[in-house]
Amino acid sequence: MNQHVAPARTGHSACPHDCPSTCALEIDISGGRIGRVRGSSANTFTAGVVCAKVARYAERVNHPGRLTQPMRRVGGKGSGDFAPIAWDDALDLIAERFVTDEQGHGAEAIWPYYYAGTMGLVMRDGLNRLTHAKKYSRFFSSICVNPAWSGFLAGTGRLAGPDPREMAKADLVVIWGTNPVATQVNVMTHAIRARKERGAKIAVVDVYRSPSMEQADMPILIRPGTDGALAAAIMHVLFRDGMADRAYLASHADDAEGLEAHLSTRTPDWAATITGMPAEEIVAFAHAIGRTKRTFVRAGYGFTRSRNGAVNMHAVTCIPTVTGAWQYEGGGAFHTNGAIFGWRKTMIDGSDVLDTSVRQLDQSRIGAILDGEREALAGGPPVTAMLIQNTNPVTIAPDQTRVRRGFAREDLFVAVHEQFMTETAKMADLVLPATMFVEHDDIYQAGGNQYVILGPKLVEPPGECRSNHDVVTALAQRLGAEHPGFAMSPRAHIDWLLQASGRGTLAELEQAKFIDVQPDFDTAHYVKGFNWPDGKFRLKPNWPKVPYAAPSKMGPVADMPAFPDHWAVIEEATAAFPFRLVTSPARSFLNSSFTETPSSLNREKRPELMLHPEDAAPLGIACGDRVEVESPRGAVILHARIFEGVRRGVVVAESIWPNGAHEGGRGINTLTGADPVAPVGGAALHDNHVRIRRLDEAAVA
Ligand SMILES: Nc1nc2c(c(=O)[nH]1)N[C@H]1C(S)=C(S)[C@@H](COP(=O)(O)OP(=O)(O)OC[C@H]3O[C@@H](n4cnc5c(=O)[nH]c(N)nc54)[C@H](O)[C@@H]3O)O[C@H]1N2
Ligand SMILES: Nc1nc2c(c(=O)[nH]1)N[C@H]1C(S)=C(S)[C@@H](COP(=O)(O)OP(=O)(O)OC[C@H]3O[C@@H](n4cnc5c(=O)[nH]c(N)nc54)[C@H](O)[C@@H]3O)O[C@H]1N2
Ligand code: SF4
Ligand SMILES: [Mo]
Repeated sequence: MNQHVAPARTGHSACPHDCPSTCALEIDISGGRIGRVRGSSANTFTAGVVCAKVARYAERVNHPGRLTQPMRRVGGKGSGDFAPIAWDDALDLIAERFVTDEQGHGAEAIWPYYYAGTMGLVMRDGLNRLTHAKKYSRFFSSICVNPAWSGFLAGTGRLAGPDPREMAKADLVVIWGTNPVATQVNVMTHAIRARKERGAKIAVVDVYRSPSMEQADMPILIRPGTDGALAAAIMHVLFRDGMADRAYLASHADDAEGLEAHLSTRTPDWAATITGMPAEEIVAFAHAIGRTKRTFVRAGYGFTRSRNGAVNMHAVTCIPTVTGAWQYEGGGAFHTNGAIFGWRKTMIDGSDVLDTSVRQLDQSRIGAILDGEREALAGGPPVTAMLIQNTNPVTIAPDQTRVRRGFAREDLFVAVHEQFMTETAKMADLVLPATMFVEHDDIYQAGGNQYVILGPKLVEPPGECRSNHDVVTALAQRLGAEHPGFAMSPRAHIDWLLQASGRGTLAELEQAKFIDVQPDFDTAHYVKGFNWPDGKFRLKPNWPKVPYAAPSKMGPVADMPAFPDHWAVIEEATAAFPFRLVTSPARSFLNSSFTETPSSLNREKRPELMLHPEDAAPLGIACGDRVEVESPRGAVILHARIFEGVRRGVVVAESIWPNGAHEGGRGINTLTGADPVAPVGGAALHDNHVRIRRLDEAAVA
């Protein structure tokens, strides 16, 4: 028995992962280690529930594979041969290389690269302070939210909506293009409450029978990238069958007559051909929506990861405008709450020293950028040095073949600050060990609800792990970067942020643990108008002027349809590539995270391709067969799983497995493309045409 075990206590925190739920956590701590993780019941959105993978978080924190000391590469790029190095020497090496490259090619040759592996505002966004202070190439974040957010903004003008807890007061909850059972479990808590307490129905719109669709009263199964067609046909029926709220449209929308005329040809039969869903089911779904004033549409990200994704998101938000559902408690459309927090993040992100003349490089196009494509480099110098925090692009970025070629460049210097030896870390010249959320102080803002949550340091990190903040400030000192934020501790940052944003102080948040910043009903429901000068929802959006900051408008913006429609720019099936592939998230992983924890791996087993029995049979494919899936960008090997829950011609590979989990070492993003989605970029990760063939037992590509 260890006699020095500290008394057990409960720590309070937030889940740091890139998940809209942003759960408030209660964490058992004893002997300086974390134990069970539970959802806080005092937090009315978390309501005592967390997903299984985070309940088992001790597995991740205490994982034997955690990085605990800085290492430098001693073998060839990607060889995995590293030797320990002291922190000071590692930081000196980075600083020397950044200075040399700046002198040789200009500051834009350096590209700090980060993403949302932690959603803590201090640890996630702090790298921007170094970028701006040194005028390094700016990071244009695009991989996840751009199609969804621009599509939502196009109609409402504001990235917010009804209180997500109001789902429990709806009579129909429409879970559209998200798989909350896997990706944001608390949505199910509130939707199921509506069913239990009010007899509400739950509809799920997806392209496969997801774990969420299995729980639905109304499963709405469509082909990928056809949500615009479904939404248009629903609205056609609403107008046709007297279910449109014309008074609401007259006071709250820009051009209802124009929309109705446009929709006259968007019949259920027209949409049936595009979506693969029988016309009578479309009509029944439209009537359910039309009859139910309290229809709460919970629109996710999944259905926007297509080349027409922004148009589809906008089309979906038009539905409650046509029915007037926004007016009612439990009605309207919710996607995310980005607009309600009103942060002043200057000390964290150094936005006050941002120089807009410095180029922005697109996160999603890292393959083209590292591969030296001129247009992707925005006319500037090649990228020769990177510091990467909280993201694993070698696995998760589209157009993987080019990404890997880029990372293999001998003239590229890469430092990766990570918790594990990810496939990106393995390609690095320097690997730096990072703390986990329970080992540093940070503050979190929810996307799918309205809480701000404190996540204080609860335990000591293992070995020599350092936080992102510590690495950024240590480098700033060596590089002579100037900003008052470099002299502040994470706690000082949190306090400054709260005070500057009118959200109290750190001391107050420490007492409260989290704060609820939900706007009042009228604001949340746009009762007095949408966020445009005339207060009118844009049924006919001005796509080139959608209020979303981007280096320029991206993708074929000029071709975007005037009204909600099926925009036929998706990668349609062809004779050569007859299937449509979607890469929906696996339940027990979170992006590329948790692919290291034993219980998640046990549950997910191996990378599989789900395909319809009638599609499998002519190809001679049986359950468990090895198959090669090929898109115009490359080929990947998976094991077939015969699955009836898809439309014919649609295949699903639940992701994101490490590349190395696939025979041949090529991961799922070998198949996905990086061409930007209109109007403000993003990756069409679920929009791929592919061909499939069975591999003989012996053949290895
Ligand atoms: N378990 C788990 N949880 C996660 C993640 C994870 O990887 N695993 N990732 C986290 C991150 S970073 C994010 S952004 C969120 C995203 O969470 P979601 O908003 O749920 O988005 P996606 O995960 O991309 O896809 C959700 C669903 O959309 C479906 N879909 C794909 N294409 C279409 C389409 O064209 N139409 C329709 N109607 N549906 C479509 C997919 O099959 C999938 O079931 O989840 C977070 N939570
Ligand atoms: N095919 C396909 N590709 C996809 C998707 C898909 O649905 N299909 N989803 C896309 C989406 S929505 C997203 S958001 C991206 C996300 O992809 P990633 O950005 O790779 O996402 P994560 O796995 O959340 O986090 C990456 C890393 O951050 C590290 N990390 C966590 N906390 C910290 C910290 O405090 N400090 C440091 N230094 N490191 C930390 C973790 O160990 C992890 O390896 O993937 C995208 N790629
Ligand atoms: S549901 Fe999302 S926010 Fe909640 S614990 Fe799981 S990953 Fe974290
Ligand atoms: Mo994401």
